[in-house]
Amino acid sequence: MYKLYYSPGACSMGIHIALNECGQEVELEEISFAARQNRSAEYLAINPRGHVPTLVEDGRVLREGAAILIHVLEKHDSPLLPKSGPERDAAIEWLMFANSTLHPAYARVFFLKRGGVTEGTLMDAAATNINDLWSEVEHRLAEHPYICGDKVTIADILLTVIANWSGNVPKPIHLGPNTKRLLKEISSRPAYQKALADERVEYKAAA
Ligand SMILES: N[C@@H](CCC(=O)N[C@@H](CS)C(=O)NCC(=O)O)C(=O)O
Repeated sequence: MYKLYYSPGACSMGIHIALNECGQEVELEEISFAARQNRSAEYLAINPRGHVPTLVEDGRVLREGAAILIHVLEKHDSPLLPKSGPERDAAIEWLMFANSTLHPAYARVFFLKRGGVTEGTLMDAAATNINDLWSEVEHRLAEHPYICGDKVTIADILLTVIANWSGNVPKPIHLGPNTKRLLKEISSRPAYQKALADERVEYKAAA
């Protein structure tokens, strides 16, 4: 049995969707950032970084989103993470792009916003960085149906989760037509819709 510590619509939603895709039951424990529950002594004891996601599997604590996704998809033999060869390399590359490049680009904006910065060169540079990354995604999706090629992978799911944060950026974030096509398809998957309903999150980025 899995227990997922999550915040609605955050990167933890990628784990929630992956568990749904694998047909796994999950107990959800919401961590409110507004109430600073992620900084409570109780939560810091299981995740000293004060981040979601944290996944507890039969008493074992797993942290770091990409590591958790790889663990879950491998354990349940999911085609969202190809087994070997160039297909696996591409899936891991684009999973890391989403988790380690695109996610921190949004985190920079949210960090500035928390400090009251919504205008100025720092915010402009942070938003430009996000737009440049989505432009790279758009160019790839003009040539392939999915970010890794012909097959859907976990990277498409995490990109779709992160795209939905764009409305919280105080500058325009441009998602191209091919990107929106992907977001619409991926967010329509039953496993995705179930996670949105469970977390009470509306999907807005595909519009
Ligand atoms: N590298 C970490 C990043 C996790 C992360 O930054 N999560 C965000 C939510 S999307 C968070 O918990 N933010 C709370 C905070 O920074 O205070 C991972 O992949 O687990």
